[in-house]
Amino acid sequence: MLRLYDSRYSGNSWKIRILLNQLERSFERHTLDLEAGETKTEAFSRLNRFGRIPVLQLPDGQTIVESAAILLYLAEGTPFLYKDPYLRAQVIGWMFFEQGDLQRFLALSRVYHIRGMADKMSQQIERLHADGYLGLEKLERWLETHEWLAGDRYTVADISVFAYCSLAHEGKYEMERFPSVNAWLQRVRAQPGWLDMFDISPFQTGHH
Ligand SMILES: N[C@@H](CCC(=O)N[C@@H](CS)C(=O)NCC(=O)O)C(=O)O
Repeated sequence: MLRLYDSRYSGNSWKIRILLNQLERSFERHTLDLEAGETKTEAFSRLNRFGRIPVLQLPDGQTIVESAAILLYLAEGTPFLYKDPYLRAQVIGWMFFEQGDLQRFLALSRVYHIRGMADKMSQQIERLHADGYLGLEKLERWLETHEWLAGDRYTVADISVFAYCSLAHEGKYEMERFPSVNAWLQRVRAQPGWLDMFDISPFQTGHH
């Protein structure tokens, strides 16, 4: 069976659980406590050279790290990823954009706020917001005229970009500035099999 190493509050891990649920694939969930340093052990570094979650472990023991790589692996041969090389490149392009222009800026602001560090980190949060807003503005421009990120349907590009955009308000981003992003977030949430962050997938077993 597939095994997913994740954490309760991780948007990167949530992406994988949404797709596994939509694919109706069974998985064993191992939820780690990041604040307790559970990703920093010698044993965990053998699963992920970067010492981070999510990690997908295949039935033969091999692991895949990085949320985008895991999503692409799982989506292969399914309606969530195009076969056509051009459309496929559009999906991958959005996943690179998510990692380069959004993920860290949105995720770190959120982490500082939810861990009660916002006052101490206020200058860092200001810088993160400046960069994060640039990414969100680019996304807004695209979604003003497109229903989905790549091609004409929902794909792993949408799952990837969705996760931290939907959590950005927890990092005190003013998401009301982005009406087209908000409408798209709602379209993503309305997809069959979509799973909220704290929902337990019927396809999962194990620790959570
Ligand atoms: N680029 C990676 C980022 C993964 C990442 O930042 N994981 C965080 C949780 S969301 C983590 O494990 N943090 C613990 C640490 O860095 O020590 C991905 O998309 O999977």
